[in-house]
Amino acid sequence: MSVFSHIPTIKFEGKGSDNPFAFKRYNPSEVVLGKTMEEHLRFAVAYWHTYVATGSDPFGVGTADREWDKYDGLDRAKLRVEANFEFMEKLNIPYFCFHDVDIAPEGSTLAETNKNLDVIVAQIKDNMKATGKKLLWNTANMFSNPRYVHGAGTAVNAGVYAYAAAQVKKGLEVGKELGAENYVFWGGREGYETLLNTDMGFELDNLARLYRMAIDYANEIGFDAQFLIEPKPKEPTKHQYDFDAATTIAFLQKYGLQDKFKLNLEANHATLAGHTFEHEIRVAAINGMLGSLDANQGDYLLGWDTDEFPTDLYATTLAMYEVLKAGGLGRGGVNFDAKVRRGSFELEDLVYAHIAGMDSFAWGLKAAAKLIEERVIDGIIENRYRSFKEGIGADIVSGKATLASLEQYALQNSAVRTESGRLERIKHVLNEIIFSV
Ligand code: XUL
Ligand code: CO
Repeated sequence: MSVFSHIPTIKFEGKGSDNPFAFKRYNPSEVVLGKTMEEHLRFAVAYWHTYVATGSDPFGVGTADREWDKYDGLDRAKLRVEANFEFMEKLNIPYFCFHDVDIAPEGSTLAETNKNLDVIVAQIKDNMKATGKKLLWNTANMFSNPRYVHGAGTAVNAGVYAYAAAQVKKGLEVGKELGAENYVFWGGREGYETLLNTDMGFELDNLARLYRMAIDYANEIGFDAQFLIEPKPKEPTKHQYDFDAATTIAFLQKYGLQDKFKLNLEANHATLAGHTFEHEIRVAAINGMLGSLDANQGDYLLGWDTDEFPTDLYATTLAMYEVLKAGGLGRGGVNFDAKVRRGSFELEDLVYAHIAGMDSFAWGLKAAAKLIEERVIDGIIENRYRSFKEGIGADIVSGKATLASLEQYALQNSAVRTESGRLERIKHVLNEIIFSV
């Protein structure tokens, strides 16, 4: 059954086009800094927001008009698979991502759930073969079911921990079966509400144990995906253990797992942590841990994870600048972990939302490439730190300097000349570049 039959195939028409069903900036075959846009961006559809979300909120039921919601159980799951591949074809999106519970209904036992998964995974595999579409990453949802009320890998109950481990095991098997490029751990309820009933050290040790078991099992079955951890500071728990990139890297280093994982960074999680998206990408990059991106945006007037489609060109430009400077996304991609607003309940809103997100990232990519080609930021940085290139500065960098030699220098050169950071001029140049590409 076709779900998107009334939607035309979305093609690149360029800047002047007023066709709402066309890309204005995303031209998959256009080469930017030696690679096509398609190779740079590696877009992915998020199964949960696109096919599972209904638009419900704490004040009202779902509003979304979706063909598959006329069915339930495995029938609904099967129609979602067909819809997913049709949607990816229409929008020329090469990848998709899912949680286990997004693709198949949970049964009343673990065995039944796994059986449902097997049915849908076989259908997905057939569709992947027929269309050439690929799985960017899969993950286990270890936060929705009431059993995970006190965590999964950081559960207070060993039986719950075992169930979570079983879900991860199945997730790795599914990832291998479908040739996933990455496997994601987002710490859904891995955090706490109060230290009054929480053994933080013990919970973190257990989480590291689960990650080690996952690595061992992936090796055992020959699943060679890149492992990713997705930081988030709060929501659903008051304090999530994987607070931000820096906290997650410190955790991985403490447990000797830093070479086994990279990070999946999400824009709205960055802003919840009080950071910009580009900050999180830079922290990962300078530690060799940039893995993949969850693309969305928050609302600066709201304090929660609104997961809006990314349309802020400053944010996409600065994010893509970090990605390009880090050498690209490798096996990662740009996954739209974003949902249409409750008021955007028609099926074509899903199409418009993805076009907006893809065009915004393509625009950001082109602006970032121009920033690099014109050495706008490189030039500023080089000039700003130039005193470390020679003399006493070069001695500091090479390790030759001591406190005594620096004191000697300072005594003879106490009138240091500082220079302007030129922030306003830089922002003006950035505006000009963004609106010139
Ligand atoms: C939640 C979130 C998740 C992860 C995957 O905020 O971002 O959807 O991306 O579990
Ligand atoms: Co996410």
